[in-house]
Amino acid sequence: MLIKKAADIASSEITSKSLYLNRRKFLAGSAALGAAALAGVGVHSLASPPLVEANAKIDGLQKSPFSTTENVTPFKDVASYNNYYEFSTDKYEPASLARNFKTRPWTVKIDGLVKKKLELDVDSIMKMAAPEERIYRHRCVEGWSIVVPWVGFSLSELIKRAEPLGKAKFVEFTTLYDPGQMPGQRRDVLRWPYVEGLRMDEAMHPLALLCFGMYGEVLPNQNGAPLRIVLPWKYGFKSAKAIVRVRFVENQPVNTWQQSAPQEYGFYSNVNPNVDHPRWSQARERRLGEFGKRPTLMFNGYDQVAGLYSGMDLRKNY
Ligand SMILES: Nc1nc2c(c(=O)[nH]1)N[C@H]1C(S)=C(S)[C@@H](COP(=O)(O)O)O[C@H]1N2
Ligand SMILES: [Mo]
Repeated sequence: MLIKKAADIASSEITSKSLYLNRRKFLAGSAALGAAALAGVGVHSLASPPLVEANAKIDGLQKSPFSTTENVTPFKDVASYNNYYEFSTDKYEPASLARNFKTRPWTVKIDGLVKKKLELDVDSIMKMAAPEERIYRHRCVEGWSIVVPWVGFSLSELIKRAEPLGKAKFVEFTTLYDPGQMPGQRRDVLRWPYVEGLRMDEAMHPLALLCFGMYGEVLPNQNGAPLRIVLPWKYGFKSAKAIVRVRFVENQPVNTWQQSAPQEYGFYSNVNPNVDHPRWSQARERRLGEFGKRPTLMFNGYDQVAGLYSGMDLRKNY
């Protein structure tokens, strides 16, 4: 039943994002005006503080050949419309609920089938390689998409340091478990902590990004600070946020959404317009801020990953 609940929230979100955003702005504006008129004070003093605050700049960004030239989605949309169930199943709430989330000190444990088990401070991870700006398309399984200039470098840079053993066939990522800070974890909407996984060759693919920033700045908390992964050819839920553990394993991990609703969410979850979600089509998508829908591309347009799946039936391995 809990599964159904989470999924229903998802399907109700497919339409009219931009309309909703505009309506919210309008309502906020008229409420403030009304209250201001009553109280006889300026509108500005009544407005709530901005949910999206400026973050520290990240210097020395290299451009990436993987970047798309499509229009970038405005920062305010990407930072205020989030799937982050540890905070809330509502998409507008993580921005405010995550505002005081503590991202320092932050340690990432790297263990399992590796030659070198590591416990690394996030600030030292960020210095492992030159930061790049990668403008990626992002496709949520719920039917919306965005274009984001992420900051980070290839996940392979981190993986190499741990020297995985030959037996390591998969990588598992675990999000922080801290119900004191993450109110969504006080509810059973998913099994906590959030876990995601990749096959080793997927994780080593140069497109797989270890991400700590966006729009030239440190990642906002609601977008997965201090460290997340971004996998542009897969549905959004594979890109786990607030990672505290990277574990190398022999067998395919059970990722959280697969555990929650296996007939709806598979392990691979490559963007695939030819395989419908059991309750809705995946053939089209709505870019946040746009009105019409556009066709969804196989692998979200990242054809360079196709070789990873040659010989696999992607209907079975959805
Ligand atoms: N830990 C964690 N990671 C998560 C999620 C989540 O609920 N918890 N949601 C996923 C989903 S469904 C999407 S679409 C993306 C959204 O990332 P964004 O908020 O940066 O757009 O985060 C993914 N990573
Ligand atoms: Mo998503």
